[in-house]
Amino acid sequence: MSADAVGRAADLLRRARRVVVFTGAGMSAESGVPTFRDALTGLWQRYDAQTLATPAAFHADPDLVWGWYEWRRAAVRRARPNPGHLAVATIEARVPDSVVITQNVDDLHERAGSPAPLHLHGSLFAPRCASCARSAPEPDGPPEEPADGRRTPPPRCAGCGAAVRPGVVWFGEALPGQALEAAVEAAASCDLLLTVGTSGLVYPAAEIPQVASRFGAVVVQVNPRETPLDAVAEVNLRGPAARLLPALVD
Ligand code: BV8
Ligand code: ZN
Repeated sequence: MSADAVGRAADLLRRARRVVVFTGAGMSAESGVPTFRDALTGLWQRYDAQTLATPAAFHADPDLVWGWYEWRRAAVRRARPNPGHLAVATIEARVPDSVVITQNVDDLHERAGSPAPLHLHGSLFAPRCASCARSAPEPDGPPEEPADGRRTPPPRCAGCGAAVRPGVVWFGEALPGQALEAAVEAAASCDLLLTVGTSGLVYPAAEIPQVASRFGAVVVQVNPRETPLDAVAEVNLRGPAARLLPALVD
């Protein structure tokens, strides 16, 4: 990837008045948080994420699914925001009209200083009752999870006694209406959308960069690999977020 592509993207970003940063699991990869597709090792290596991240899987085997999310939550607790997350927070500080939209369920954008990222797929840190939806406290203490993970029975709801579930959006579940509406609104009215570290395969979130492009925004992509979003990206920066994003804000 050429230095002038980075220069061109930095120049577009400097001139943009309304910026959306749209992130996926690749944003947190260099913090040591496995991407969604890589988060299946140890006890879960024989599963497919798309079958494990479903209400049916949780219903069939709550200890296996809750254990997976506890193992991922422990990985996030051990992780630190990387220079890419810090660069996103710098963009937000410089561009008053900027919005971060993330598909990630970690809290690394927040810990890097992003004030209010829109979480389209929920969060590892917002468990709730699977029955009455009452929010449940995050299990106390940084979870010490064995490297290969373990089956862990979910806590019970203090209100109705039903099982507590992770506060994430599973396949087949609707995205949080308010977050999705705000995300579409931001994408339709921005003049630059920076898409970082997403495979662009999961809907309706993957629509966001397409909405921005349809409404005339310039789309810049940061990803070491090709994705379907190459089709809408005016500038494609083929490389890792933690190196390229700081180069855009230097
Ligand atoms: C729904 C939370 C209906 C859980 C996740 C059309 C329209 C609507 C829905 C559908 C549709 N077609 C199909 C569907 C169904 C489905 C879907 O999209 N299926 C896909 C597989 C075809 N969608 C749904 O089910 C959605 N719900 O539509 O409900 C409905 C409507 C009304 C009422 C009731 C029901 C819900 C989808 C949300 C699922 N939950 N996450 C959890 O985390 O466990 S999705 C999960 O996968 C992640 O959150 C992420 O969003 C998504 C994809 O992962 P990525 O973030 O892209 O990460 P990935 O691992 O894929 O790739 C990493 C990328 O980073 C790669 O490109 C890699 O090259 C790059 N990278 C690696 N290192 C770096 C890097 N980039 C930069 N720097 C690096 N260092
Ligand atoms: Zn309950």
